[in-house]
Amino acid sequence: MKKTWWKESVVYQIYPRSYADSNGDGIGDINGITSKLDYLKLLGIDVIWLSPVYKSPNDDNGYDISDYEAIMDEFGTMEDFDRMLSEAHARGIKIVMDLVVNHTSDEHEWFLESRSSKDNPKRDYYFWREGRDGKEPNNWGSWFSGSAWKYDETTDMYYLHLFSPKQPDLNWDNPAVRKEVFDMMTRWCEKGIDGFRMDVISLISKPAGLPDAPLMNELYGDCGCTANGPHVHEYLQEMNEKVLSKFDIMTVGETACVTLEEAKKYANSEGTELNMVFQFEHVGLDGDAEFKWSTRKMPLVPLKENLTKWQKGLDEVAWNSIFFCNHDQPRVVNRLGDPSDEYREVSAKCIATCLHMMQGTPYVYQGEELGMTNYPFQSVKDFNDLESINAYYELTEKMGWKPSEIFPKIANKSRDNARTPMQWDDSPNAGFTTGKPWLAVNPNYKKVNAAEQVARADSVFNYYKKLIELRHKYEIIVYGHYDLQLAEDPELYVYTRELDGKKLLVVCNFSDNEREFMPDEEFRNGEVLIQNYEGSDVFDGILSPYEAYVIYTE
Ligand code: TEU
Ligand code: CA
Repeated sequence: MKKTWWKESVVYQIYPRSYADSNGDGIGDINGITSKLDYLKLLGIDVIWLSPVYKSPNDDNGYDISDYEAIMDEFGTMEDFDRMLSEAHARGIKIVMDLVVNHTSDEHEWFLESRSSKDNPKRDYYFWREGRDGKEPNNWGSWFSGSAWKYDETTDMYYLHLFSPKQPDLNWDNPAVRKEVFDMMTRWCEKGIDGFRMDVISLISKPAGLPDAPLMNELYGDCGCTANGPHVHEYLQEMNEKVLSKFDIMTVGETACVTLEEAKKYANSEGTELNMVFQFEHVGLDGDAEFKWSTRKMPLVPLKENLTKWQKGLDEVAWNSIFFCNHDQPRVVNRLGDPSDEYREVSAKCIATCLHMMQGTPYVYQGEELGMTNYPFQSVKDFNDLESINAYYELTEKMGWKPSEIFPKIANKSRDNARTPMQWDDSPNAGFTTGKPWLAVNPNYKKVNAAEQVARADSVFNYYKKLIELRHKYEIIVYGHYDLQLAEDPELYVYTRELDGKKLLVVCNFSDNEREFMPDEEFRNGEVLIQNYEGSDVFDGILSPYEAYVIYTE
């Protein structure tokens, strides 16, 4: 397997709005991030993935971009950005930018022109269609509820928006659009950034003729019909040839609805498209039958089956990115661990062990390294995220769900759970801001915060730090082949890694039960690399609640 820096890196995702506020307006900003680079250096991460910092009206918190080459006013200036980049580089930390080019903001200059008349030169930068019998051109639904089409009076036509109406989809079939995007990417690379995380890049190639989707349901989005479309690989190969291959950067595609077979193309080891992709099958396992909203826990047997499929399926032929958390996902301690005082820390460490010993590039989402938890939302008024708000009204008003039934499900899975401010210390607003935070701080910040955890040797923070150190030290953690044991056990996740005769055994008890488990003979003389019950005898045959450990043998 070819060795590269991005396979050996650990990535840390920052959602700038919620990270650190430097000027007291309640909104995290670039200077705030710069002030926390030493914290990240201490944690030991190699790369920052920065959620969008570009100019945006913030309908979807920066995922609706009105100028790809300017910084959002609330986040600072281009000078602030340049300083952050050079301060990060001075510490050996790389910065990967979010690239949101499936759509722009409806306030982007291209769209303003496109919408202005049918014969505007930029008309075909987007998808404009006549209505069908006075209604939407087809049956596609938006990922954020309702139709994916919006009627525009200016020219009496509809435009396509797979996300919010303020996020019109770019027409990638138009070579002029591709050139604009590739040129813009080149300018960022020339500035010295270290790569791109590509937002919903699997959706950029729409099926010819935009036909009705057979299994359409307005609540689902339109996975089936616009993901992995007819020209997506061709366009990414073109992007690779014209931009990516010219720079030493890393790329990760956010490939909604990707299958294993498709991922082998997107992230192929020949390097003709992207370095790696995010797949979402495993984080969909705690959804309900009809949609993602639910109060279910993540079921362990299907989780093991799924992650094993990806671990083994991409070995040697492509590369995995491994994650449980990002700005769209609720906090993993609530999904897979136990947020109670008794088990929060030990279960957070168990989850981290399980993920960070796998093959692929791991991603840590801000606050995950502290074991941050979901927010106790009380009403729809507590939400900021348009996805949660739209879903609540659509499900109650149009679909007839009782608020008391649907609210807990939405609260449990809301993206806002990940977006509450970073908990830095036990001062007011968790040290995130001296002003009024744009989204409420989780009330548990006096107990759960970075200052306390950095100082305490057995904290979740120091456990993540150790996991990252181990990955940097042991090639087997990066490159070793994975094998699952005890596939049917509903509580234990046990797997091995193997590389050139060396072996790792990873044991995680995902339950609050005591369990019997004895490592195989071959590990008896091995070295315990890490464990979340410090000093416990891993060969006593007993696993405590949420106990996790890793044994190495050569
Ligand atoms: O997310 C798109 C995506 O794949 C959805 O599944 C997403 O998880 C959504 O939250 C559904 O629950 C990306 C970004 O990560 C997200 O923040 C943006 O809102 C979206 O694209 C549109 O740009
Ligand atoms: Ca600010």
